[in-house]
Amino acid sequence: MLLCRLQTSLDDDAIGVVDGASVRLLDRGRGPAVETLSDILHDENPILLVESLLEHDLPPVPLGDIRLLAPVNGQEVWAAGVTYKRSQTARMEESESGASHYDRVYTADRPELFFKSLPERVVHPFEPIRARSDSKWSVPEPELALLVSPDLRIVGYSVGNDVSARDIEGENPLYLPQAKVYDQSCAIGPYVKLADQPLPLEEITIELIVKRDGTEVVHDETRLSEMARSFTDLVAWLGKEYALPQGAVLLTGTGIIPPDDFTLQDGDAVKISIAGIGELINPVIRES
Ligand code: DO4
Ligand code: MG
Repeated sequence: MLLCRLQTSLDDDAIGVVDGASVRLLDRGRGPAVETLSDILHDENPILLVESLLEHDLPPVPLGDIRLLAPVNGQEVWAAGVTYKRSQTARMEESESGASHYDRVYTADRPELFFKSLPERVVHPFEPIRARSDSKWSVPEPELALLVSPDLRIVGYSVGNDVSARDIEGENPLYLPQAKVYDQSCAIGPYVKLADQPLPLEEITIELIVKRDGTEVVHDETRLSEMARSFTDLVAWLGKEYALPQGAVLLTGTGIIPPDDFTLQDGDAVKISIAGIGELINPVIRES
C-alpha cells in the first residue's frame, strides 16, 4: 500500500492512498485520533487503520489535481553515508585528507550517521532543490528513505535526495555539515510504501536521471542489494543512545555517483525512481 500526504482545495494536510493515477482520501474524523500521516505510520496496524478511515463515498482525486507534500510530519531526518562500495571509492578519491576515514567507516561496525534536515525544511516533490552558491561541484544523492517509528520499527519506505556539495565535503571532512545541510538540500517523497513485507532487495533498482534542457546528462542505476549494511542495523545505531519521540526518516546512503565532471546547474531536473516505491522529481536552482 502506498500512502501520501497532500494538499487539496479543502484540506491543507490531507492523507491519501495511491490508487493508480488517483488518490483515495482518508477521513481522519472517522476513527481513533489520527492527525497526521505519522499517526498512521506509527500505529500497530497501519493497513487496518487506513481501511477504517477510507472515504468510500468520495470519488478518487486524480494525482494531477493535487499538491503532493513530503511525507514527513515532525520526524527528524538523518542520513547514513558510505553504505555502498561506489560511495566509498568516490569519497576516497574526492578527499585527500579524509580518504582513510571513508575507507575505515565502510567496514567498521559503527556506521556513519549524520543529521540531514529538520522536518519542516524538507523539500516537497516537484519543488526546487538547490546547489550551494559557494560550491562548484554539487550532486544529487538518490537514496532509499526509511520511515522509522518512535519505537524504532521500520514502518515505511520512500525516496530521498541527499543533495550534497562534494567539493566542500572533499576539502575537509569537518566541513561535512556544510556540504550536507543547507537550504533546500533534502527532498523526500512523494509516497510512503508501508513496510508490511520485507523488500526484495535483489529486485529493487534505484535510478537517477538528470535532464538539462530536455536532454539526459546523467542516467545511472543501482540495486538495493548492493548496500553493504542492513536497514535494521542502521536504525539500531541511530536509536542507540538517542530517543526519537516523533520517529525519524533515515536516508540510507547513495550507490550512484554522477561522473566527476558533472555538477548540478540552475534549471536541471532531477528524477529519482525506486521500483515499487515512487518517483521523486525536483527542479534545481543555483543562485550565484
Ligand atoms: O561522508 C560522506 C557522506 C556520504 C553519503 O552521504 C553517502 O554515501 O550517501
Ligand atoms: Mg548521501
